[in-house]
Amino acid sequence: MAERAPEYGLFIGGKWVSPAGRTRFQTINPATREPVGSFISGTPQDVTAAIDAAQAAFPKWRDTPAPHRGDLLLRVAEILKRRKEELGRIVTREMGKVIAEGRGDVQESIDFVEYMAGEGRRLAGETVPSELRSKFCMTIRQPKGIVACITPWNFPTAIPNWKIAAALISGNAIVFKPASNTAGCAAEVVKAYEEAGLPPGVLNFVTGSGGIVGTALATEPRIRTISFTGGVDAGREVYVKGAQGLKMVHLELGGKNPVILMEDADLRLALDGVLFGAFGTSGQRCTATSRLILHEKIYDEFLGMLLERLKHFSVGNPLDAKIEMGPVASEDQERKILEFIEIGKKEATLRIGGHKLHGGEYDRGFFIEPTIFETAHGTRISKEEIFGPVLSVLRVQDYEEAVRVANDVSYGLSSSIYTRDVNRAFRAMQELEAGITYINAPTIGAEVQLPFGGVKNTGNGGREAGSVAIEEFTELKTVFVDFSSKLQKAQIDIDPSP
Ligand code: UN1
Repeated sequence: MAERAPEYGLFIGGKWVSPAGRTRFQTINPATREPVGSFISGTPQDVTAAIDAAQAAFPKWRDTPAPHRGDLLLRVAEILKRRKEELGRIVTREMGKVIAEGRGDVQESIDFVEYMAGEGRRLAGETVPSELRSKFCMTIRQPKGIVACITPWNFPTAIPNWKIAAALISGNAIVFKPASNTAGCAAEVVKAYEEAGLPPGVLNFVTGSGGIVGTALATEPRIRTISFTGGVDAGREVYVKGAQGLKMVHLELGGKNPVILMEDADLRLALDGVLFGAFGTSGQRCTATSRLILHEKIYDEFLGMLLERLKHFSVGNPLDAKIEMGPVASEDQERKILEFIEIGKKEATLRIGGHKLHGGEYDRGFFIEPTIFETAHGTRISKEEIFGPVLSVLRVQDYEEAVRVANDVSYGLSSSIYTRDVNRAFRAMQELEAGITYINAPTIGAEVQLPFGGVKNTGNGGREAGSVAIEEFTELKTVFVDFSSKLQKAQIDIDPSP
């Protein structure tokens, strides 16, 4: 039965505004092409209105004690818990990940919002000794002001919540622009903050294109920080535009994440891990396993196991709990992935998959077979981010070569090694060039209480999640308190040594 496709407005100054006659766009279910929601194509004027509202709301929110800001986040978490099943289904309907992962997306939101609520009682600065007597030195954290959160479609509730909850606990006001093809999930996230009683104007929501809404945010002087997760090209554009205004631009971009399987690995364990890492979320995670680096001694055996298992891998309607992989998220995604598969067919050996799925329900949506290529290191499919269910398998002779191959890409988000050799595991923790390393687990599934981010072209040095999430959204103020009642001169008045 077709579910209804609601019309959403923009959320500005605590009100859903939906003036008549505005251009609208629709989101669709990538499994069926049924409409999911209808949204306003935002304009620069909408962005200005959202920033005006944020500016008006900011001082009061900044001055609200952080533990009380935390109370609000706890209410948001309760609402998300109550609505978990409903929201999980919206995630699956609008983005296409299987329903267990749709629920997981919402659970990751809940986990993070709860975690950040506790941060309201920390927001820690530091105290350090002074070189002078009767003088106190410390840092305190203050909000940046008005921040922009620009989010992708692959974690359509979790990533918005990572950014919004961290920005709010830090005392900022927000303008939030979601990816257009999952605007419905984003709108439902906003509704949870509205229902929790967030004061009007503290969180504003403007849908629309990156070219128009994203550019307006990146060039508006009142936005001091932009938190962006998405592709490298769009990230670079936001970074360059933001740089003109000397904004802080926090980027979480792509990955080309390897799993290394050494000759002593537990192959059964690794099989489940590689399947989940490569084909979970149809490979559309920044953390997805897109390269499998196999030691030559177990190469044939493990590849055989993988191919055998994939013969029985179920692809289909992601709302069906038995299905292992859903569609890819959009027609555009489908086209890009199929283009990469064609490149792969020319430069590597296709071992399984490699096609769009046809027939029956497949014809209505964007379904691609789980695909495996055997390839030499250095091909495009082994080095470029595909963001789809495509795994490149590479053969190496030893640990050293495995790490060399793993590191020889422009990205560095997640990485993994399966081995029972503790020395080698510890070496890999140090030697893999990535923000995240897993031992005996696949490259996906980071937990919210730890920092998330990467090196090289995956970002520009920042981290989300964990307690460090607040660094992106706070300024450090350094405070000196001199209680000596006389002028003391640092670097000049030097106390005699004891
Ligand atoms: C992403 O793909 O951008 O670690 C985020 C994971 C998830 C988050 C992925 N917890 O796979």
